[in-house]
Amino acid sequence: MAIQRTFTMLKPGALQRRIVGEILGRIERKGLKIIAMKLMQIPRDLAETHYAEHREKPFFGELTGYITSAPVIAMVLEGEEAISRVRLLCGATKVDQAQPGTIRGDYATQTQLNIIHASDAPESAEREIGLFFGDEEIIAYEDGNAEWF
Ligand code: 3AN
Repeated sequence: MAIQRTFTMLKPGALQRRIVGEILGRIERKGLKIIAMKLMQIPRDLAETHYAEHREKPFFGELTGYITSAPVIAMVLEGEEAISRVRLLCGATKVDQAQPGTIRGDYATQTQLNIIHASDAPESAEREIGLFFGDEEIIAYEDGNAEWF
């Protein structure tokens, strides 16, 4: 098992519905370490770069419109197998396939508004962390209580 970093973003609906704390609670309970975090309004060009792989999809305009419509919370999480563990916490992309007990399974009501983004592979994690955070914004601190996990 390897310690990984992953990029995670709580989409506008998480703030508007006041469920940020509940989502962060799930992330923390799973032992993920928050090493960077900010509230930000995403500029359109950043949204389009972030979701570049979906540029040709019919939902691209609405997707980038949604994540630029109100602030998001962007973060970098660190932990063992962080990329797959956070994806597991998030649940499936499609609202009808997201299992109860997952963040999307419990909170998402529409696929397009599915509450949370998390990197799906080491390459995308590195790319997305670099898009959203400068090196000086990422704080690699020791957590003395790590043995609790
Ligand atoms: P994930 O976010 O689970 O990695 P992707 O990368 O396939 O999923 O999709 C990125 C985002 O695009 C999703 N979080 C969702 O908001 C939106 N999306 C994906 N598939 C659809 C779809 N079929 N209809 C509408 N929106 C979609």
